[in-house]
Amino acid sequence: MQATYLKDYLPPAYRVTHTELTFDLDPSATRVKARLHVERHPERDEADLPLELFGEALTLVSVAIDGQPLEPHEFQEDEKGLTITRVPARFQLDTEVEIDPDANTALEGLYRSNGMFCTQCEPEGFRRITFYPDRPDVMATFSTTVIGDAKTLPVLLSNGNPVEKGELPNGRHFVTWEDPHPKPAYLFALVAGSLEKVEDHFTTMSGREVLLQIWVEPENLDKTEHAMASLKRSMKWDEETYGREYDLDRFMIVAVNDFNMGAMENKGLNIFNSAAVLTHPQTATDATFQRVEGIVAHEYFHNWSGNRVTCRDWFQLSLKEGFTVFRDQTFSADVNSAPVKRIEDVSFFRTAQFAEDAGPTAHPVRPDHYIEISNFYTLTIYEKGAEVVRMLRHLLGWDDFRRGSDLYFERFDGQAVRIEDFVACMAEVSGLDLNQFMRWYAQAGTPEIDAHGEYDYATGHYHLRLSQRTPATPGQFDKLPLHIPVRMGLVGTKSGHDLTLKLTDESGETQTLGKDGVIHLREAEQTFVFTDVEEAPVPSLLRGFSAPVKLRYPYSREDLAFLLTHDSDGFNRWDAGQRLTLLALDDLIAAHRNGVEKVMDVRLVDAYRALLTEASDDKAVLAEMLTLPSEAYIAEQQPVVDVDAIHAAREFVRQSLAWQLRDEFLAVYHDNRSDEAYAPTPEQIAERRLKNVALAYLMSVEDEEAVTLTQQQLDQGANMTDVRAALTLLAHSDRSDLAEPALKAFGEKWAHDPLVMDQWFTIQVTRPQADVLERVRFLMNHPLFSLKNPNKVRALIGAFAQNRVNFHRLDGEGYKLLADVVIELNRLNPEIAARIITPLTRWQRFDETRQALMKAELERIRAEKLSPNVYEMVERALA
Ligand code: HT7
Ligand code: ZN
Repeated sequence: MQATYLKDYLPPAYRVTHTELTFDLDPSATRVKARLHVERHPERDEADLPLELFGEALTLVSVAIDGQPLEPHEFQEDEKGLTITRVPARFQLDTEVEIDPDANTALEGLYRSNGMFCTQCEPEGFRRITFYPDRPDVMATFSTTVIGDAKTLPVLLSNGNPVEKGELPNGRHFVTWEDPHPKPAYLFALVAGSLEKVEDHFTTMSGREVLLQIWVEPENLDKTEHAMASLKRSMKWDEETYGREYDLDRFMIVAVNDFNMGAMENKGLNIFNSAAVLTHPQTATDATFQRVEGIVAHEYFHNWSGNRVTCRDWFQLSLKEGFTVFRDQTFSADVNSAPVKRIEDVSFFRTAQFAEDAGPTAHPVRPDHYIEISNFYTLTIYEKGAEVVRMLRHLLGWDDFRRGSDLYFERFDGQAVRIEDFVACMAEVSGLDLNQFMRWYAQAGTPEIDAHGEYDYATGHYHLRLSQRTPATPGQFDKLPLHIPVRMGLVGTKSGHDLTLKLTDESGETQTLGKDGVIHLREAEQTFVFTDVEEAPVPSLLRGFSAPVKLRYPYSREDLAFLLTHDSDGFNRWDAGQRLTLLALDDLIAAHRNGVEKVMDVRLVDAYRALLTEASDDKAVLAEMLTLPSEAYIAEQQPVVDVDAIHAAREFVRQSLAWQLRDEFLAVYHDNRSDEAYAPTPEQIAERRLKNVALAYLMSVEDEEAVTLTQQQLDQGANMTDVRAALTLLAHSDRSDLAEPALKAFGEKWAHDPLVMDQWFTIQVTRPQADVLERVRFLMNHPLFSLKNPNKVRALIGAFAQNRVNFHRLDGEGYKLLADVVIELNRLNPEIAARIITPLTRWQRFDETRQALMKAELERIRAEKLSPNVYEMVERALA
C-alpha cells in the first residue's frame, strides 16, 4: 500500500470557489448532485493539467462540464476517483452519484445511525459522498439542498444558515443551507432525522445575537443543559481570552449514537458522539460532565483554530489539534480547579503518550509520511502537540503569546497554512529565535533530562547541571538537542520557602528570575549557576510539567517528603508524592518477583497520614494526592513490564494504607458526604471524589463496615458518580453475593439507556478476578452489545484491554480475543479496528512468552485481507 510523503506536497492544480450540493436522501440509494465552480490554481497555472477528483464507493450516474455531458473517453474512473483529462481554465462541473448510507458501517461519509442520516468527513470522508478535490487546501463556499421524507426526516440540517425550505411531491420536503465562509470539504456536514431541539442565545462581544441549538432524539431532551451551559461559557471565554468572536447567526450541535470519535467541528453544525454531549446527574458521572464541557469547548474553539484558519495538508494536523487542545485545557483549568486539571492531563499524558512515543508507532508531532491519515489522530498529534504550544506560551509569556495568536488569526484568516506559519507569528511578536524549537515538531520520542544539583555552602552558589537526550525511534536514529523550557524553583531546606533565583552566566552577568522562573535548556549538556542562594535548597524542577520530557533527579525519599509538603507549586507537590510512592512500589515489585515478604515503607504511611489529617483547603488536589499511580503508569517506569508483580505491589500498598489509616479514611468519607442537590460544580466534584477515593481504600480490605457503607451509597442512588463508584467497588470485590445482584439490578434498571449500559459493560470487564475473559465473551453476545457501535466496542473490548492482569493472561486468550475483534472490525469499521489494536502493538515491553503470544496474534491479523488502516498499524508493529 502506498505512502503519502510531506516532501511531495504540491498545491492543487484546480481550486473550487463555490460548491452546490443536492442530496435526495434514501437509506440505500441516496442521490448526490454536485455543481462545482472550478478554476485553475494560480500557483499551478499550466494548461493541460488533468482535473483529479477523489471518490470512493460512489456509483457515477453522470458527469458534465459547462452543461455538456462527457463522453466515456473524456474521463477515467478507478477505485481512488475520477480524472478528467482536458478541462478549461474556468468551468462548472456537474456530477451525479448514488451512495448507500445503510451499507456504510465504517461511519465515514454519509451513514445512518438509529434511522438518522449523518456525516463524518474528516479527514477523507467527503470523497465517499461525491467526487471532489477532497484535500484541506481546497476551500469553497457551500450551498446545500437536503431533500427527504417529511414524516421520517422532519429535520434537515447542514452548515451555515437556512435560506429556503418547501414542500415537494410524494410527501417529501427540502431545506437549502448556505455557508458563506470558505471551507475545506472535511468541514461539511449534513444531518437528517426525527430530532428535537433545545434552544438558547448568545450575544457576542460586538452585540450580535447567535441562536444556539442542541438537537437530540426526543428521549434525551433532558440531558442537554450542561452542554448548552458549557457552550455559552466557551463562547465567552474565547472572546475574553483570545478575542475570538463567533461568525454565523446560528451554532448547532447534534448528538448521534454511532460515531468513531468524540465529536466533529463542522462549520456551524458540530456533530457529537452522544457520549460526549449528553449528561444528567442520574446517568452521567462527574468525569463525564467535565469531559463534555471540555469537548464542547474544544469543538467550539476549532471555529477559529481549525476552521477560519485550517491546515494546508494533513501533515499539519497538529496545527489545529495541538493548538485547540491547548486552548480547551486552559479553558477547563480556568473554569475548574487549575492544578487538578494539570495533574489529570499530565498523568494521562505520561502514561499514554509516553508509551506511544516509546513504541513502534512513535511519530513526530508533524509526521513526514503516512499510509492512512486516520491513523494519525494520535496522542502525539493532539496531546504532545498541545504541550509544544504550551512550551511556546512558557517561552513567550502570556502577553506575547496572545499577540502571536492575534497575528496568526489575522494574517491567515480564510487560509490553509502550515505549522511554520504559526510559529513564525510567535517568533515575530516576541523577537525570539524559534528555529531550534521547530525540532519539537520533527523529532519523535520523549526527551530524557538528567539533572544534578550541588550547593556550595562557602560561596552560596547552586550549580544545576542538565543533560538531555532523545532516544532513537522508528526511522529516526540521531536526535539533535531541543530547546526546552524548564520552569523551576529552589526550595530552601531551612525556611521551606522558594529562594530568589539569580541566574549568573560565565561573564558574571546576573538575571533575576524571581522565585519561580523558566530556564532555557538548549545544549546537550548545560550548567546553570544560581548565586546568592542563602541556604541549601531542594530543586523543584519542571514545575507544572513545563515540557513533555522525562526528568531524572537523584531525589532521596527525604527530599521528596520535603517537597510533598513545602513545594509552592501544586503540581510538583503532587509529583513528589507520586515519585515517593513509585520508590516504595519499586521495592515491593522486586520483593514480589523474588518471592520475599513485602514490607510497607513507613515513610509513605506517614506521608499519607499527614495528607489525611492536616487540613487541606483544596479537596480536589488532596483527592489526586491520595490516588496511587495507575498500573499502566507504574508499568511505564519498568524496563520489562511484569503485570502480576505490579498488580500485587499496588494492591499491597492500597491495603496497607487502608489498614493503617482506616480511621483517617473513615473520617474523610464521613466529612465529605453531602445532602446538597447535585451540581457539577468544582466544589461538589472535589468532595465526591475525595469521599469515593476514601471509600475505595476502605473497600480494598472489604471489612463489614466498608461493605455496608458501599451498599448504602449504592442503594441511596443520589447520583451516577456515587452509584458508579459504589457499584464498581462491589463488582470488583470478592463479594460475589453482593456484586452479582447489584450488577443485575443496575443492568435491568438502565437497559433503555445506551450510555449507562456502556458503563455497565465497562465495570464488569475491568474486574481483577480471573473469570473476566469468559465474561467478555458472554457479554459480546448480550442483545445490547454490537460491534457496529464504536461506543460499545470501547466500553467492552477497549476497557478489557486496559485490564492488565486479565488481558495479559499467560495462556494468550486475552490477545486472541482482541485479535478476533480486530479481524471482524477490519471489515466493518477500519478506523476503530486500527485504534483498538494498539495494546497488541506494545509487545516489546513484555517478557518473552507474552511477546511471542502477542506477535503471533499480529501475524494472524497480517494474514487477512487488510484495510489500509489496520495494514499500516500491523506493519509498523512488526517492523
Ligand atoms: N477534528 C475531529 C477529528 C475527528 C475524526 C478524525 C478521524 C475520524 C473520525 C473523526 N471524528 C472526528 C475531532 C476533533 O479533534 O475535534
Ligand atoms: Zn480537535
